[in-house]
Amino acid sequence: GTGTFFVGGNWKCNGTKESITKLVSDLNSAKLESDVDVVVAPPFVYIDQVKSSLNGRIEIAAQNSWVSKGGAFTGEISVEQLKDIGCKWVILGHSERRHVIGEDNQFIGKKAAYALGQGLGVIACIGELLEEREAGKTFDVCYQQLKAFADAVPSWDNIVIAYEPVWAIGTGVVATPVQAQEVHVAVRDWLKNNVSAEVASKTRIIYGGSVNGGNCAELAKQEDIDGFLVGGASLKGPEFATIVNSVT
Ligand code: G2H
Repeated sequence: GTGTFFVGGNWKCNGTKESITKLVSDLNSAKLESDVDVVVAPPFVYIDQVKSSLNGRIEIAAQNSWVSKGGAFTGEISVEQLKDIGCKWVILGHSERRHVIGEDNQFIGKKAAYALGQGLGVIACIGELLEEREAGKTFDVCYQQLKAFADAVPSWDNIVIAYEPVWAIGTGVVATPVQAQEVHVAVRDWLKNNVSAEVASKTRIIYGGSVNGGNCAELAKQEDIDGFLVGGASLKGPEFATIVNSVT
């Protein structure tokens, strides 16, 4: 793998004060391998609660951020506010934001550039729909999404790429290690050919889509899988710890 193994827990739009109190307490008592970067992304309204109760081992990510400086943007959350409450990362381009909310490549690229410019790390998500995979367009779609990030961002220093095939998200249908590795290599080659050899060799490419305590070990063994972005299984502290500790 490349760099420090990176595992993110994307809690999505789940949880209550009570369930999150329990999850944080389970995370605080979990034994996590020391050589792994671990972040969790709670819903916005619980970030402050999580930040103040979670021990310092785990960093906080937001699940989205506004595309520019805050102001008259009803319902949005600014990068400045996220930094103010202690977020270090933001997930951008998640498939649910692309395909359910309708965010496009260009808008996501702008968000990434703004967040990076203000000092947040970006978990940049890419991935193809089932029909795109079936039409043989997996690489093309991923390359277009990567290009939108590359065209917008000033540097790749603070970016982790998350490859999340949409057909594997929340479906229980995980990509096989071979399927995931194949795209991760293609992503790394794209970086080499379109950004630089240095960025290709340093950028972590993590996998997301139905990762759980049972399938993480085989995936983690793949050469170009540098960590995970975990949804459903990150809502259970002990299982999330198993995934963190699948570092090889
Ligand atoms: C993919 C993933 C987390 P899940 O969206 O980003 O979710 O693990 O539930 O498929």
